[in-house]
Amino acid sequence: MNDDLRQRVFLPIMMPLAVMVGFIGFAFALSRVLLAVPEAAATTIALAVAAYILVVAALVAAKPVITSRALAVGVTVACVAVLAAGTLAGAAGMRELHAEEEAATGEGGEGGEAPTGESAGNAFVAIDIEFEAAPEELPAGDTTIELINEGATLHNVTIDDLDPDEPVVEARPGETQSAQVQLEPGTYRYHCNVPGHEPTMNGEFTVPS
Ligand SMILES: [Cu+2]
Repeated sequence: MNDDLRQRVFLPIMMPLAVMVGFIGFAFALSRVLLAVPEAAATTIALAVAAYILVVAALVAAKPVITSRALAVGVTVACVAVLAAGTLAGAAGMRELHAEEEAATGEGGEGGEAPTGESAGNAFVAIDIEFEAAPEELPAGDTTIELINEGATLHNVTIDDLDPDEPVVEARPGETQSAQVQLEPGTYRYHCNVPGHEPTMNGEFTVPS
């Protein structure tokens, strides 16, 4: 390929194409990095990338005769770095992200082990210091209720109308405990009887007849 052909064919056609492909790969890889790392780190990385782009733009502006080769090297280095980071982050981070999402919603979702949350089951989900989720309705008769403690302190479920002083089920931080209760149709008030918790940890559920 002689220089004349290179100037007339390679640069006008190949350069925009390469830049476009590079940019798509760059954006995709960067989004994966930002999604995979913790929020604080994502901000730092985004700022660093923005700073790098500004510096490169400033250099190009300050040196208008910059060669296309120098520009290509700079862009390639940046793209390779981000693509490599994106691949690593994609492999390592996305699973954690999904695990975090599932844990954060506490809903179990499809494929979650414990059916929790509103309509899904009989689980109370405690964090510090409130019930993040609790059943609004429980079936009459022999019923298993579950307490998932996602908080950092002891929590329990005490059903006032069964025994206002004796927890039905109690779970230490990170634990899931379950217990059987006998429920007649009616409305039941419950709370956590760990000292200081009741004001923010109480509620009602109904047992339809
Ligand atoms: Cu509590």
